[in-house]
Amino acid sequence: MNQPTSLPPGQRAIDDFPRFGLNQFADRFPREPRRIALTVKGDAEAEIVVSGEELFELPRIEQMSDFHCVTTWTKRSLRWSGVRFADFFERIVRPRANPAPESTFVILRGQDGARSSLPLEDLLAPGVLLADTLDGEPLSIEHGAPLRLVAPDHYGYKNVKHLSAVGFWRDDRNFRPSGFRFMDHPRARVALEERGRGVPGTILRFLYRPLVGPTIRRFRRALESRPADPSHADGLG
Ligand SMILES: Nc1nc2c(c(=O)[nH]1)N[C@H]1C(S)=C(S)[C@@H](COP(=O)(O)O)O[C@H]1N2
Ligand SMILES: [Mo]
Repeated sequence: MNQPTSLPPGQRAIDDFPRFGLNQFADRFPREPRRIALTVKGDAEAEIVVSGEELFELPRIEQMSDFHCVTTWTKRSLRWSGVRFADFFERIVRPRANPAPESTFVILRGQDGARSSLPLEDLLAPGVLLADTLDGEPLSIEHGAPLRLVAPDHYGYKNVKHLSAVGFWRDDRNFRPSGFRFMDHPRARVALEERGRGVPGTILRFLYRPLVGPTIRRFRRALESRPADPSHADGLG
């Protein structure tokens, strides 16, 4: 990285990259942390399931980006690799599932039940990846195994971990946000401080900041007391 540039409005850099999210997801873990199976559905011609093998026939991209949680912490310079969402859309989704042209409301879902949405246009930006590695290692359980969305211009809550389904819909009727409605901005662009809906980002900064420490501890404790999964007995987990 070059000289540190200034952070987006309201953000503060932290040294660690914590496991993080809404409290209700702290104790939920992916059932299949190693096998990628991405369901593609929506207002489309077909529903398909995309395997890791198929996904990684697409060009592999490596990218360094900062990660901004809506609660104001930023982890700088993470090195992700994966495939561009745009390539996935053009070369797998369009030919195989063929969503209707108006299906631009995209719902992303994780194996733990976490949900977010983004406009298709935002997902087609070149920096948006379906990532399977972080800093040269396969994604850990903490950070989204086996596959996560990386959308660096959007707050962390749009960067769904343990990605299991992507839906392309004409409208938002199938979408229920993971948290309260005010916490869910339809785009959540970091540069514009779009932290939430109906409440200014500058206010939410102060509401969210006190939650950072307790949430990090809650998520760490949950990971430490995660029940042993027999499928991990081979030591690969
Ligand atoms: N599946 C899933 N994705 C998720 C979350 C989650 O709890 N479950 N938390 C979100 C939030 S609020 C943030 S800040 C980032 C945290 O990513 P990390 O745990 O890799 O730091 O993941 C986002 N994606
Ligand atoms: Mo977050």
